[in-house]
Amino acid sequence: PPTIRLQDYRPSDHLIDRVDLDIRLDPHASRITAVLALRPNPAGTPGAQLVLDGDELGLVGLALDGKALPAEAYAATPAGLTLHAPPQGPFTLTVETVVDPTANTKLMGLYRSSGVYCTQCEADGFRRITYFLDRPDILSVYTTRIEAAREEAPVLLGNGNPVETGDVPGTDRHYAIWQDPHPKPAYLFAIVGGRLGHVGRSFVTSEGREVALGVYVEPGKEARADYALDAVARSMTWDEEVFGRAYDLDVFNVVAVSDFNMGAMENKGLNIFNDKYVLASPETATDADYANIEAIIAHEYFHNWSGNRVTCRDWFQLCLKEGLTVFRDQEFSSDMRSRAVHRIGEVRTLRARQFPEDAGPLAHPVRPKHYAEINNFYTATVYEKGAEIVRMLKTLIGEAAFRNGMDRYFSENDGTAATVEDFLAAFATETGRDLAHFAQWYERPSTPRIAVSGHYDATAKTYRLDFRQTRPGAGADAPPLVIPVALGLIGPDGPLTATNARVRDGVFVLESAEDSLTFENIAAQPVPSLFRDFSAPVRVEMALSDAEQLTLLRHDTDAFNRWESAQRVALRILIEAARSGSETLDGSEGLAAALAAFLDGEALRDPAFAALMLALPSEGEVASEIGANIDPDAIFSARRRLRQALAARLRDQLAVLREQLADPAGAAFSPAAAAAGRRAFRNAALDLIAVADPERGAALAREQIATAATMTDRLAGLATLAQIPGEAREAELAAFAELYADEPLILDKWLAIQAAIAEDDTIARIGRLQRHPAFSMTNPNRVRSLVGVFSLANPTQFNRVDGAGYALVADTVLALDKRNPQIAARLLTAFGSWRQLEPVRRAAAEAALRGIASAGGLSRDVADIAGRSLA
Ligand code: B3K
Ligand code: ZN
Repeated sequence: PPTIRLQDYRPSDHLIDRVDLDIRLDPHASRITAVLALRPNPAGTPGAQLVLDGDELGLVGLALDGKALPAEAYAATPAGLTLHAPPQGPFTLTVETVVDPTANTKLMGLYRSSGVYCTQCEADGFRRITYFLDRPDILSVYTTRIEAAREEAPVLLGNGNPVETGDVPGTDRHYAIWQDPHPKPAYLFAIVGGRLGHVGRSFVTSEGREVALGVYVEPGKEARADYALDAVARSMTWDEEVFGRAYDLDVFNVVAVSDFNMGAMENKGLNIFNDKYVLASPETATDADYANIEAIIAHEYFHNWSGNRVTCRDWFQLCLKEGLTVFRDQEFSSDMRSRAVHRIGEVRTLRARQFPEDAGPLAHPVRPKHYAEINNFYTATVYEKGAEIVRMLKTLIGEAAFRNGMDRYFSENDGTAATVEDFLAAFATETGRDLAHFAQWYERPSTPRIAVSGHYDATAKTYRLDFRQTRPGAGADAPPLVIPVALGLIGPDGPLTATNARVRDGVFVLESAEDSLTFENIAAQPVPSLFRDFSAPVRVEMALSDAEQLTLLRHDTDAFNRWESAQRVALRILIEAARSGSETLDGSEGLAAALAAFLDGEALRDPAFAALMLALPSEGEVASEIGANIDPDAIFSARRRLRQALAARLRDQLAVLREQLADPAGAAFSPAAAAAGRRAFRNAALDLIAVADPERGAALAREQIATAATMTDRLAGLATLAQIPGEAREAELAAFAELYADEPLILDKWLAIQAAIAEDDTIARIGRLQRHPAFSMTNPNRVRSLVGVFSLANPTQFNRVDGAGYALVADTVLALDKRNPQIAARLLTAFGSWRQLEPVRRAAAEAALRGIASAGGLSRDVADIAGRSLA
């Protein structure tokens, strides 16, 4: 496939000012008439041909300024439409296409999901609806008429504001006309038509605009839409208060559909969601679901400014909207919930998904320089590392300058398609700082390593920190990055006042390859608390003893580093045990004692944080720290032994705390952070109790499954039981499936729990589940829950020495590629760390990858991932 390069960007030769669409929905032959108001782009090549994009399209009519075009004036294929000699001034092109939404299994363009018509256009799905200049720097004003059989699609939604509805005389059909006054790129276009229930409310913006908010769901599930509706209103208020951004249309609609390639989509005024991220009730959704719904509703809503009002010039700038919007949704969730707990969650996600990506063959800069298939670049690097860059910028320039810079960015670029340079320019102007060096964060792949050593001089009473930064694979002369290091010093009894002119507001900026920092008047050897609140997306290498780490756990004022210190001790123990394979776990008693003391003092006060303290680094994180010659079985067994050691020491204390943190009888359900935090702790405790004493754990889990008032508790009981082989597990799994036979989103969790069981029988179990009525290869959520979870959350079975895990995933990728290449390609990224495996598994994984790469008829999506993975 051809490679598209950032350096080759040039403006379009034509512009499209207005788009008038008439879409007649039909299950197999939906007819689209597009009237495009075109003109030559003054910034383009004069006299150029007009080349419109298409993808699997059939042209049924074409007219220029109302007159049919002779065949020699144009060339049409499913992949494009060329006008050889378009007019040199403004003209109108009328294009008619017919598409089959029922046959559209790629879920890009216009398709049907459980009978509901919907669209997905980002990144390049609009060209599957009509021929168009399908690129984000073509901004047009859209009017859309949608027509459908009233019986089939009583609800008709489009972008912008509703202007007219009516019947089509003499037929069973009706129509709605929507007008979007804000110029937008085609990727933000959307329509929905179907039989949908809805909940709504009104919202008055800070500018006095009354907005009708609506959330549309499968009829009968309206009660499960209330939380999402509330999250929309809270997002709107928050963006007004924190970023000064108000909503700009009379309606804002969210629609939940059950077949969707990703989480959700920010179409202007008409966000379309995977129903998993809309529907919630205490009986059906977990606390994690509630938190995800809140975050994703906010994320898509925030795009209205960061993405829609200011969009991207080209897809290389994807982080401009995604990284920024992730940062914004993270801040929102932190304000709605516990900031420290949320930050730890963000970092865990980054380490679980972005660090491995950055260390493997799919590594790319936050702003990639080239791509073959853009849909493969909606990655953890663009999203999560992109968000970390925005966060670092804020840390470097300070809160007030950051807010002013954001205001400037929005106002200077409103209504345009912008670049990363435009973003940084707003802050450079605002602060008078040169951000050219900082901008390198967007250009360089791989995770920086910061080696730090501390030197205490007892005579001079000084403490010196030496920093050295490197980037793996970057070569010794690679330019250093600008790295904000939030830090402090901790003495044996607590934080020290340590001053140095180069530390401002607790932040030292490391800009060169090596630097040092000396603190005066330090009475005794301190412990440095570095990268507080995870102030930069780096790996830190510093040889602190367990005792020093645990000093941080006890005394640091930075909640993130308190958590981090226990993680570091656990990581050290796990890495050593995994490498040596020895039965003893040197240091586990010290960690257990520190955790016991911590729980004693703080579990009741902040159970959510305490639950995180109990969570050991994942197998994946240990693997990513080891980095080479990885044996997933050794990591699993080290981790199981450490869990057993901690559980043996903490079990009685955990049992008591679990009782103390029980919900008071008759307490009403709350999805908010406090109640969710208590559930999180209770369930983390249950899990460890079951590790120490499987029989007791199984009994407690079964009791919890039977009596749970929330899906969180019921599922946690089932997840704990799933670790304990035996008849009780199988019986509860079967009963659960029966109880929720009509609840696909709940059965997704049931599939996921089983896919993650670290036992030899799991492959066979997955085979059985693939034939279960709850599973379907055509629904992305089902595939992700079963095969996706297996590939990402079951390292020992995915990486089986006999290659059966790789074969399972590879077979699924190939089977899926025929119908839905985006989902197939995403699944294939599970092989991303294959080169770091020990030789036997490495060979097996490589063979599976080569098998895919050499299969015939691959999609561009899968061919791209396979090719880059093997390169
Ligand atoms: N912008 C969409 C993602 C589109 C993915 C296209 N393959 C959702 C989001 O990140 O907000
Ligand atoms: Zn987004």
